[in-house]
Amino acid sequence: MGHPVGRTSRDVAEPDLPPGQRLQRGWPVTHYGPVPKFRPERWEFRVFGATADGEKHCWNHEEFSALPYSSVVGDLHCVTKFSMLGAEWGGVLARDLLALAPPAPQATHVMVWAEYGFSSNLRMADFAAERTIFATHKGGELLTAEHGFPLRLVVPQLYAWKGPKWVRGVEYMTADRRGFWEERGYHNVGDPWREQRYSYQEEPGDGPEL
Ligand SMILES: Nc1nc2c(c(=O)[nH]1)N[C@H]1C(S)=C(S)[C@@H](COP(=O)(O)O)O[C@H]1N2
Ligand SMILES: [Mo]
Repeated sequence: MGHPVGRTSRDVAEPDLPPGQRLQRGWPVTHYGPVPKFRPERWEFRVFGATADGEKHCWNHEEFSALPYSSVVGDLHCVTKFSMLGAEWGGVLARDLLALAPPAPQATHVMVWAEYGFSSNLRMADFAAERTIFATHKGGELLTAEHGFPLRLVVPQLYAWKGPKWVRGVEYMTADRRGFWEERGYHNVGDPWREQRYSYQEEPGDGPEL
C-alpha cells in the first residue's frame, strides 16, 4: 500500500473524477438567468402530475422545513468540466418525498421545476436514488441565494444541471419529456461516468426524439 514513488497524492485521488472532469477548488456559481428573490409567504413546493391519489400535494415553506432532515455526501460535476467532490448536503431525501406523495404506478419519469420555469427531467430511478436530495444546507450551513436558497436538488450520480437550484416542485410523468438544458443540446440522461454530455451522443432509448 502507500503511494507509488514519484506520484503525488493528487494523482492517486483522481479515481473519484469522471472522465474529462477536473477538480475545482472552492465552489463556483453556475446558472442561466438571474438569482430569484425568496419570498417566504409566496413560496410553496408542489408535487403534481401522475400522483397515486390523483391529487396535488403542496407544502408552504414552514411545512416543508418541518419534513424529515437527512444528510448525504455527494459530488457536483458540471458539464463544463469542473467537479466538486465530497460535499455534505442536508435536506429532504427525494425518497422521503416519494413516500409522502407517492407517484402512480405508471409514473416513469419526473420533471423537476424551479423558479422562472427552469426544469430538468429525470428517470424515476435516478430521482429515487439513495442520495438524491432536496438540499437546504451544504456543509451544515444554509445555502446561499446564488447556490439555490431556499432549496435545490442534488443528484450526485448525474451532471449537475440535472439538479435545479431554487426548486419549487416535481411533476410525476408517465412518459419522458425534455427539460430546459435537455431541449438545448444536453444529454437526456447525463451520466458523467459514461460522459453523456450532449444530445448528439444519445442512443435509442436514452430519450424522446429530438
Ligand atoms: N435553476 C437553475 N438551476 C441550475 C442551473 C440553472 O441554470 N438554473 N444550472 C445547473 C448547472 S449547469 C450547474 S453546474 C449547477 C451549479 O450549481 P452551483 O452554482 O451551486 O455550483 O446548478 C444547476 N442548477
Ligand atoms: Mo453545469
